[in-house]
Amino acid sequence: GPVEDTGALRERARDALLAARDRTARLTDCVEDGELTTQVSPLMSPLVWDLAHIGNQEEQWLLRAVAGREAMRPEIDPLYDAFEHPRASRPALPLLPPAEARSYAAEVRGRAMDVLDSAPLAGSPLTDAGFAFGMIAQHEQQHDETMLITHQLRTGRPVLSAPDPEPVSGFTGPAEVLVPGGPFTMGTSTEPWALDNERPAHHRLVPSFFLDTTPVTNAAYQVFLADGGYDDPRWWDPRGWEHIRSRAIAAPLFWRREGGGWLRRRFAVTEPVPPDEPVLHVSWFEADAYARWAGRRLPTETEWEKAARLDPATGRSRRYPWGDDDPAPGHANLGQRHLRPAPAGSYPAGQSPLGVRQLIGDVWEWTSSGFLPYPGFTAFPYREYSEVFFGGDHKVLRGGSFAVGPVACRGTFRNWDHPIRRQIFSGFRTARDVTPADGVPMGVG
Ligand code: AVJ
Ligand code: FE
Repeated sequence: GPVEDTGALRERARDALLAARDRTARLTDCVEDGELTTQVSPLMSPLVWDLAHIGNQEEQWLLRAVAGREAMRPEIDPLYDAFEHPRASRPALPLLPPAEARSYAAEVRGRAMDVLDSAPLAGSPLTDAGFAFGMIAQHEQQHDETMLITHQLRTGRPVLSAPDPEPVSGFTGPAEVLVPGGPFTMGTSTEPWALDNERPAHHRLVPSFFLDTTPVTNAAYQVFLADGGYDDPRWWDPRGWEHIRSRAIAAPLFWRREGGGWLRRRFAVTEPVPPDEPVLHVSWFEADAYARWAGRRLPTETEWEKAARLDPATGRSRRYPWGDDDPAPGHANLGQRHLRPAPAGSYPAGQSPLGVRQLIGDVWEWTSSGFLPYPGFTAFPYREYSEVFFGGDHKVLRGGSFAVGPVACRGTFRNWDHPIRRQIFSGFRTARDVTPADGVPMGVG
């Protein structure tokens, strides 16, 4: 009945908030206070900024917007407004020192848990199905991923560890899968914690296309490197070519040549580049160039979502490639359970009905699409989450990485970044159009 449903919803929200805070603690308790306040790259905030910003967003939405409370420390709001202060400028701000940032976030959390016990879970878009609580759990997980990127950029003593994913003994499935043409429902109007840019559900007609069964591996990417891919403007978008030449970019970020091979730094440890792992830390320009060199292209965002969600047996769009169940460890590499992507071909239980693997987890996948609103988009609950980024120079990434919390990952989830960015956990897979030589239907089915 409704009472039980409400209890289950509160428990779900509580678990999501607790899981995010556990992860935040793991990312911030492992370094000295001095490191929390330093900036490792102008691309990133000092970790202590993320920590207090997490608390400040939670205060604004759960304590003030949902529960109508007064601001606890109104004077700090502007410090943690991401739009008022770009990342590069944040170390110079009078930020809360580590102990104060921790106690502020903990104090907010204590009060938010009280609010959760009795907050209405219906009656307004912010409270329906506990949306605000789900949004804040996702927000914290997104900043946990951001903090993990900061960890990846730092050097010095290794401070993070996690078991490696299971090895895969030579994935032997087909290299690509035909996704038959036809209509498909993109986005969602029913997923309770979907963010504004995932809404509303709408129909799209998608012609047949082929999609890689797995993300592109380091081994495949190294063939592109060895073939002089970074020295040949034919493969590059002109802006990408200008960028890599002016910055002397000649391999994925964190890679370094040694002898005949490649090493890479991964969370302060240097190791040989693992051949069967999905390539990581490439920009959209690099992904686009590789695809062109391979005689292929990046999938559009619509193609990606169709491959990830369409159940060909029913024509219905589902929440995940494997169905509607929440992600379990056998489905996908999510949540910083491992500190690397799993080998290509992993997670057979998470594959789509057509056999496409690792669409969820492992590496964010660049698509060819710019970040735009769906027809009928309404900014909610604040314009600065999505709307201010539409139509600019942002490319869409899909599927989440090993660093994405399960609560912030689903077939409809959209991420975006500038096409030069590669400190993020970004990889890709390629696609191609159907040709007459394929001997399969080419239309929309
Ligand atoms: C959706 C990952 C691009 O980190 O800039 C965090 C998420 N928005 N706080 C970002 C976000 C507000 C956002 N991305
Ligand atoms: Fe934020």
